[in-house]
Amino acid sequence: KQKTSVAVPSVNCAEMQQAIIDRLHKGLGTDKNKANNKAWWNATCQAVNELVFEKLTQTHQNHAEKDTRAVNYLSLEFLMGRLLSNNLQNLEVFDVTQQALKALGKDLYEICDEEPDMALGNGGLGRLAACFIDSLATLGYPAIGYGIHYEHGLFKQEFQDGRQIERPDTWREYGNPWEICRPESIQFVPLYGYVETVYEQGKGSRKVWHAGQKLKGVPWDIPIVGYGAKTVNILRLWESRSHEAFDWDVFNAGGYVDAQAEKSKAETVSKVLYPNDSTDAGKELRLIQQYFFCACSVKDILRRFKRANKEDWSLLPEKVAIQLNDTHPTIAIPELMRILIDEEGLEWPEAWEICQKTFAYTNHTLLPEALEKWSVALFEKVLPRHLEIIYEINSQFLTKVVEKKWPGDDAKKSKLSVIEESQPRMVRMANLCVITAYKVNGVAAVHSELVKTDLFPEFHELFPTKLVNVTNGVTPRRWLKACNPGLATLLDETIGDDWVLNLDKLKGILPKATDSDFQQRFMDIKKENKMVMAKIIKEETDVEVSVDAIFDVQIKRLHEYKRQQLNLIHILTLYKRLLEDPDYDMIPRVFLFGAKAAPGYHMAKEIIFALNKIADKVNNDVRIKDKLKVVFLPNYRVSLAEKMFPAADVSEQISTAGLEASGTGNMKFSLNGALTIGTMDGANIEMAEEIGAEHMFIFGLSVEEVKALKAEGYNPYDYYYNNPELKSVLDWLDSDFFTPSHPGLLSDIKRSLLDWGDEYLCLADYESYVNAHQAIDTLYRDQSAWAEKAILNAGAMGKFNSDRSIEDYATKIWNLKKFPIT
Ligand code: 26W
Repeated sequence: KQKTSVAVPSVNCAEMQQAIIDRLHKGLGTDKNKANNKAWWNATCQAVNELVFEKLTQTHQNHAEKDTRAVNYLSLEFLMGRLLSNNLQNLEVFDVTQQALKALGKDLYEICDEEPDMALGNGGLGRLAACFIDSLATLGYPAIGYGIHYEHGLFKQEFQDGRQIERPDTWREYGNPWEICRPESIQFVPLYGYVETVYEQGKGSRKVWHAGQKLKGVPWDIPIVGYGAKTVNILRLWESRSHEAFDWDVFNAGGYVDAQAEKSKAETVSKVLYPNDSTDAGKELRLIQQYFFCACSVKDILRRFKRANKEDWSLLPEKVAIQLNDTHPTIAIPELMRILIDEEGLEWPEAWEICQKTFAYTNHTLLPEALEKWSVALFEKVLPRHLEIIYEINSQFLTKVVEKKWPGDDAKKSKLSVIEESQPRMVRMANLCVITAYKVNGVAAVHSELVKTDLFPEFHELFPTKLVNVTNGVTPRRWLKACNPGLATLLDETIGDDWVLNLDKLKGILPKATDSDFQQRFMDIKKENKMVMAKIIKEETDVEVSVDAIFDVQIKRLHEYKRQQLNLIHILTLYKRLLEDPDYDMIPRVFLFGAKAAPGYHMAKEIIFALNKIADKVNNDVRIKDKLKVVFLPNYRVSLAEKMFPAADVSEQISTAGLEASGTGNMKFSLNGALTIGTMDGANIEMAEEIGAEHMFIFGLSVEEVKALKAEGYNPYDYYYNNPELKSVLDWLDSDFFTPSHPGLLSDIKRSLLDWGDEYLCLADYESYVNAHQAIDTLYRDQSAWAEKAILNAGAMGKFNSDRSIEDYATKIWNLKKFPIT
């Protein structure tokens, strides 16, 4: 076995045992006889912290001393999941800790399972931010993640009679051992009020914002341990509190109760993560959340800058890069302008130049309903000074840039304006981002092309070098080494263990794809992982599944464009075939789902309900002899995902072409040896380039074909009447077969696919999808051929590593240098 490890364990087994026992005693006031697993978990985390904090201080001192350029990653979401096993891996003390706990009579995996997921994000965008901060630390880049310290992360999902019920997530109810409160770095954030123009003799005028309310922002730091643990960066999350000085005024006026009410109002700002993934709710509290964390973060960045550079503001773009994770933190742009002009006294042109050199923006979606807009009236009420600044940015842009390029073209101006002249008038955040940012990136090649051609074509004409691509990636530490120890060990033995830091090394297994011993070991590992999954399925849903069946998995947010409903009608197709011919020849299939629906998204909730009702029927139908099982696991989350990716045979990536910006689950599946059934969309396209499309099950319309079909006028009824099997499964939804004595409960799904126009072209892709599934069945019958393709898939995933994404950002966008910690 080649050993190319990056660092020797900083503790031995005896020391780790002692540290954990110590923390039980001195940190938690208990002992090994009284402690429950939660206490063991807590003590282990504290023992790990002793290793982490030292390196955190070291990193911080190094960065501060040298005043290094750093990237500040602003994101409303960081979907971190659990940290213990990840930190143990990255510190390279996982094995030592496992031994230490074993000697104390404890199982590390059980202890890790005690940790609540840190679910401060909805889905793709939030998880990407988490992978990126892991890669930034691993590669040794100076970086800070900034976000919100939500009291409640993404809701917990339960099913009642097959319907989704949302319950609050209480991840922090009993404290969080990973976070450090930093009261010395609190910030204050103004809101509401009015703007006064103050005229000063000989100096002209200046603007003073008299805020009506002030919030206090308290930072909580989570150490982010890079693999090999040389750099430990931080994720800084802001918690909102009431500003005592403000409360005291009310209190002194005799309003004790009012003061308390004011306090709880202030605390609502960081109370809960908005559960919408892709539809803009347009709520006042959400705008305040965005401003609250941007204002705290910008002040924090400027405080650090000033300490090192006094007031030489022209140096700011050299020292600071600010990356906006989608438009959610856009308000940081007018906030930086406001501080530079109103508080630091810079002139507009200088402040604007600094802003333009500081911000870059990542676009994560083309869906029109996701593009954030705020009503001008709301802006005026909450952030009156920012609205003025936005107006000024916009007016200069329209007169100096647009007018110059397209003189007299009012249509162009109204399309590109930050202000939409609708009823009511709206502020378009994406336009503000594109106008300001020095780089705008999409998240996969096809997506970035569509950003240029379809979303922002005029901006692309105006700024031909601004729009670029950075294809997403995932961290191989969490999504292979930690979640699939069996496969990780096989890789270590086959190609050496440095694939963890250089995922291109995975290519080394390609020659083994046809080696029958290697195939056998690869498939044995898959089977082990499926057994673990089968146990979870039994515990969670009481459904028994066979590990000899194909595990066919779709895990992602529930959204019509992701087309879980297409998967559903394929399942009905198989079920119908089995009922019509009990000897219908198919390899047994287990269809696994995990997905949360936005609480206000009716159709998404209907699809969950339908899948649960279909599952009830299918799983209890003895006629089909266990050839089909359908399982919808409740409460899909990072820690569950870590068990599902390694256990999957088939990965469902079936979005309508042109709509999934990238996808990142697609990469995790393939990395863990699943084969993809997918459309030519998002990163699937680049995966096909790397793997070879012949080793995937590609189906359906391409982006161009989707456009052409929509242009000529798509009519789903054409497909319904021309395909009797399709017609019969859709008609089945109108019956009471799945909802006994309640016919029509599933009819909305049929209606959406026919009467409401099938916006996402499920029926157009149906036949091709069914055929692709047939090909899966055929291939699986030849286990050696299947294993070969699975190995070719995993071996081709080198590119889809978040370390590569971060290197792309560092060179193409941030101009950021690594900083070795000494
Ligand atoms: C304003 C409501 C809202 C909330 C979240 C609008 C949009 C979003 C996100 C942009 C949705 C999202 O997570 N997008 C996903 O980002 C991933 C990371 O780049 C991509 O892999 C997914 O394809 C994309 O859907």
